[in-house]
Amino acid sequence: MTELAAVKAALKTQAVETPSWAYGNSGTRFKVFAQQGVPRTPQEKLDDAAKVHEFTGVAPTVALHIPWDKVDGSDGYAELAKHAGDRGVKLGAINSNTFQDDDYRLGSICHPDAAVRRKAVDHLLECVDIMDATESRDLKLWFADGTNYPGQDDIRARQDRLAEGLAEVYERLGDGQRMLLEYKFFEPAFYTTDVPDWGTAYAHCLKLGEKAQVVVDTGHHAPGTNIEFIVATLLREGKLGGFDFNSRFYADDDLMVGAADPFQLFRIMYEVLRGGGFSSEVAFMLDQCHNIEAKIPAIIRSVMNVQEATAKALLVDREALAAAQRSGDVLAANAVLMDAYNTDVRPLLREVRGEMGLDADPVAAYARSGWAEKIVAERVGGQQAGWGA
Ligand code: LRH
Ligand code: MN
Ligand code: MN
Repeated sequence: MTELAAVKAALKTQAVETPSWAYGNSGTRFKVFAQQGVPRTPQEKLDDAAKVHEFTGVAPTVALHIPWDKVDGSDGYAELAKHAGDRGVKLGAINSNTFQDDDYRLGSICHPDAAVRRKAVDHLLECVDIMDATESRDLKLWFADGTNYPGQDDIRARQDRLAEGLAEVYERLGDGQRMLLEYKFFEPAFYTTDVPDWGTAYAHCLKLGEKAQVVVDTGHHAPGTNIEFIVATLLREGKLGGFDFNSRFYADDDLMVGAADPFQLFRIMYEVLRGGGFSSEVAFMLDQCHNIEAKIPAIIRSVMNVQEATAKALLVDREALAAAQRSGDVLAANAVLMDAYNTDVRPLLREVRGEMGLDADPVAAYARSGWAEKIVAERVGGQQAGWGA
């Protein structure tokens, strides 16, 4: 295979998971702007996700968030999985939610009261039951747990409770199932957060075992954090389970990936490739909200942004880079990286799409498809994604 053929082959096998909640109405704590035609049910979210896959060819799975995507009936989730399959997509990670219940004012699995911890762990176990029904591999855990004031609770005891709760859920995981632990440096807690950084997540995952992996949400770091270093380190340790991709200008903005800092996304994707992480072991998920822009085109654009960063990372001349690094030629090494980053990969991606039998321009093809008009006409009273619900 020529080098270019290998780059194209890699791009064709890329898989970006889209989140069910990105299709629903969302907003900030100030205002949720309702859009016309948004899904009213989990099934309709999957219908929209299937469109993203249809036009991009690289978004074959959809993450669910429980209870935002709760369905009734003993076969409800298996039926949901079938609904997805009938439309050419599959269900992906199951995201737990232990942050929107009044009982969780002081935390969920780190709460000082054992009864509240029990409730939180039971929810996580229920999520694993759902994974069994949907045949999902990954349970994605994010905890809003933390404290607002020094002295409010015992920092160490909260870590013990966290370890205990995680261990119970870990034991429940079946063969081929994984637990992905997400960290976030602050918000909603402002003094301490119980899983604030990759080190804390890594320490818990290491103790739990190989089915426990860290997930890097690109929006969950302090300004200036070198995320690609974290990625390189976690990959070296075999502990990078996946990404929640989005862009941040300030904090957890949840904007389109690659919008705020495409160069950072390229650097991250380069470390992923460098560390052999461009495999099914690392889940590439979006975790975004489209508060003011049209949702489906924004998700298509986001998938394309990931593809562009990946294509540029694949174009890095690794041999030339290694040679420059070996000889200590700082400027030459930097130039190799920048040459790849500054390449306009859009023609290459148009070619790749053509070879995949897709329209070269997924956003335009979606606009022409009439889907946006159809859902506005048919769906009345769209549902909120969950935020601010
Ligand atoms: C928390 C988070 C986490 C949630 C999602 C909706 O900020 O990133 O992944 O599950 O947002
Ligand atoms: Mn996230
Ligand atoms: Mn977040």
